[in-house]
Amino acid sequence: MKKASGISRHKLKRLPRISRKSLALVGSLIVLLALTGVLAQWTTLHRSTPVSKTVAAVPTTGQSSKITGAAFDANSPSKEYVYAGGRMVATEEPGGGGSGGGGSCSGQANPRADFDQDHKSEMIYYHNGVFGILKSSIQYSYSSGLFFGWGAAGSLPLVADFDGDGKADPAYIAPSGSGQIYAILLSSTGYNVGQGLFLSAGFPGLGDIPIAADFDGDHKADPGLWRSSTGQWIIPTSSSNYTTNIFAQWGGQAGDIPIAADFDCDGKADIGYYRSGLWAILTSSSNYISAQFYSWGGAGLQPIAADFDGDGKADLAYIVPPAGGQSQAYAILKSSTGYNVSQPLFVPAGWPSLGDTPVVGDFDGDGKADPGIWRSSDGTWIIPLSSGAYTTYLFSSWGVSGDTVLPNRLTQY
Ligand SMILES: [Ca+2]
Ligand SMILES: [Ca+2]
Ligand SMILES: [Ca+2]
Ligand SMILES: [Ca+2]
Repeated sequence: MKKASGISRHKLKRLPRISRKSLALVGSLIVLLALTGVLAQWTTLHRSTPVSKTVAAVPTTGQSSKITGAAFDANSPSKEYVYAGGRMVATEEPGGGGSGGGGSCSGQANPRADFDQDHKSEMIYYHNGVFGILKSSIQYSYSSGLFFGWGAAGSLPLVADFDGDGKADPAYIAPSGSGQIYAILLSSTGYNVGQGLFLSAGFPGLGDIPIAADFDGDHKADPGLWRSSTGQWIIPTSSSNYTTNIFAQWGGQAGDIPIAADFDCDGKADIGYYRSGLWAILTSSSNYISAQFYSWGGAGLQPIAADFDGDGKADLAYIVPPAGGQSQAYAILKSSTGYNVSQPLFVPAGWPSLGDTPVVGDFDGDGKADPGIWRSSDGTWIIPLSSGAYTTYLFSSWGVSGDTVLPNRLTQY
């Protein structure tokens, strides 16, 4: 383990926010309606403005396969699509599906950013090859930060439990001569930099997004990649010693945002993308053949899939930008209420300002994700805690502008 302290910090340019046009939503809705041919099936819901319709088959714009190249299954589950005016605001399971709670899912064993094995997330920044970690087990005290030197300028950092011992492992991806390489510093080797795990993740190109999650259900994170330009997923599985890959093509339109979380409650991460409010999820229980669709949010928003209600199933969230003097807020659609749009959870998260980074982990150890934000301009962490009904907060200052903070929306699973 390499330790460092007194890291000098530099002001770097903040990453640009992705912007999308609301026209894209309208366009995709028109496509959805055309594809599903359900215009005649409008019914009125009990709510005043929204109306819903049930479709027999979900719309799709992509194909998936698991090596064999099987086509998309048109018999995938039907949904109710809920509209407010001309805008689809949600989908619902036929029959209501309000019984999601009760812990029937196995759930995630540990938050992925847990280095000290107390089942609480740490606060982490990454800056030019240094991971700086404040530990939950000592109340995020500055007196005993944990530092790892791993990676370099330009590396894309993440943390996940790749060896399945319940302790987080720092990792990064970087380009190599033949493709992208995952470089993983394993807790099971005492974070020995001489015993790093280097895995080729297949794509000979730049710009891929690392998506580490447990796709094969062996409680080890699998080092996946998603190529935004084509929508290709490639995931070497830990259970095959990284010799077998899960392949899929899912998403890939400009502006799509990848998602990996367990929606179908089988203990394996599902593959998804977010497109201007549409959540398209290929389920692991169908071998990534069938899809579930939800609508929550809209264009230009940051989607966050995490288990905020602690039932083991991923919930849908996005950050509502601040407006009218109000703080920004998390808008959360919970699995435990059947993703019912009439029962959303809104959690104010910080002061009214744009450009904050969502940080989502289990900081209080109650098994529910906490919807936090990190403000790059002053390095402030603001974490409303689920165990305090979101009225008690964790505050800290850690990291500076230009850093990557973890756990963020890509590394929480
Ligand atoms: Ca911890
Ligand atoms: Ca580990
Ligand atoms: Ca799953
Ligand atoms: Ca949930």
